[in-house]
Amino acid sequence: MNFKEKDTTYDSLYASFEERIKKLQKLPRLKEDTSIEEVIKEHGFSRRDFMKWASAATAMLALPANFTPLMAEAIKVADRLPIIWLHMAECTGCTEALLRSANPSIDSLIFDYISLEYQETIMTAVGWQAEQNLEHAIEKYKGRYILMVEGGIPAGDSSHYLTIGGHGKHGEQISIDASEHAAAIFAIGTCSSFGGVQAAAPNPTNAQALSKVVDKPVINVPGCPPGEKNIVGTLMHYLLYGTLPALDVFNRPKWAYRLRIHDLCERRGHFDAGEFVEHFGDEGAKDGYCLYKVGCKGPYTFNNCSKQKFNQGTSWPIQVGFGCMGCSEPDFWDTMGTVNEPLRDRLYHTAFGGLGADATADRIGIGLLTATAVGIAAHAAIAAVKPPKK
Ligand code: FSX
Ligand code: SF4
Ligand code: F3S
Repeated sequence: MNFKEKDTTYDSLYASFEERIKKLQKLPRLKEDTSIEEVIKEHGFSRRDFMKWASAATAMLALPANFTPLMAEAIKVADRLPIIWLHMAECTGCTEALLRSANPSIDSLIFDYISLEYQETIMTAVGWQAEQNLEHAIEKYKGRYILMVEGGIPAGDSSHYLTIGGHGKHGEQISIDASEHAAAIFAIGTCSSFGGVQAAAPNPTNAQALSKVVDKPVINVPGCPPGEKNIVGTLMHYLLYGTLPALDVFNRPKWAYRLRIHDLCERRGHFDAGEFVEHFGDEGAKDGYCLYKVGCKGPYTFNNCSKQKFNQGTSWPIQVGFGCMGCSEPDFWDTMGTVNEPLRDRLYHTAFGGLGADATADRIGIGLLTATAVGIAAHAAIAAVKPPKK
């Protein structure tokens, strides 16, 4: 593709985003009393901060910088899209990660601003009233609402493990009913995307991924919990495009989950140089060496944690000195081995079988993957012969 063609593509994309925003502007506002500018101003953010957020969100979705004003416009109309957020079997970490912070980021404030028509953690209604609210929201916004589901879903004969409320409905049925009239469905977190901790062997409640329970397309936004930017980015993508994003083989948006933790890791230079933390607290740990030998699963995990970070963008697991546990991969509790030990037996399988990888990323990085596998295998062999000092 030459530059001229590229410009034309972006021109038509720009025009389609403008169209989409205009269409959304015509929908009734669900929050008459406030604007996103007011919400962020109340929390001490300036217009400049807002535009910086819009510019970062534009880059995150791999759009050119001149799309920034459109991103800022898109977020203003986010209050036209009602959201129904269901809790299934989980720890509420996804909600907590997004909403419960003493110093909320612009991303979390967006969740104050959008219309969370039903969200069990933050709504005041309880009991019968809560159940009624859900039914009303589904009825009132038929075909328009975004369904976000957090948590794995006990299914089939075991669905009674998640019996909720006075109607005694099971989580499985609630998810099926709510998905029927949803305009888009996002599985928020690894539990909803892949089953998560409650689906770990022996999975006594037969917990399943949302996509196994409903018969509509589900966009998976895994991570235990997922980064707030991946949740907000998925919403922004839907606002602008009105369609599903490009997805990998596990239905994760490629803009967020295209690369491995290992590809984007700030300790990667140490890995390549063979400089490893042998045990927590040693000299290597103080020098920020690679955490592979103390169990980092970054080579097998696809996510953008090092770029987007957590806790208002301050840090991420490897930055604080603990290896990646592989939390955005399917069945990571069962397949990623012991937390603080490397995955010695699965090294070649990863490189050649594409564990956790989408085919395109594999093909592009085949040279790198192969070299990395050899590197990991060599270090793992050393680790096997010479166990780390206790
Ligand atoms: Fe918890 Fe969400 Fe993990 Fe699961 O996050 S942080 S157990 S992904 O569903 O609440
Ligand atoms: Fe980073 Fe882990 Fe890869 Fe080491 S093994 S470079 S700590 S992702
Ligand atoms: Fe999860 Fe690994 Fe990121 S454990 S939070 S994918 S660094």
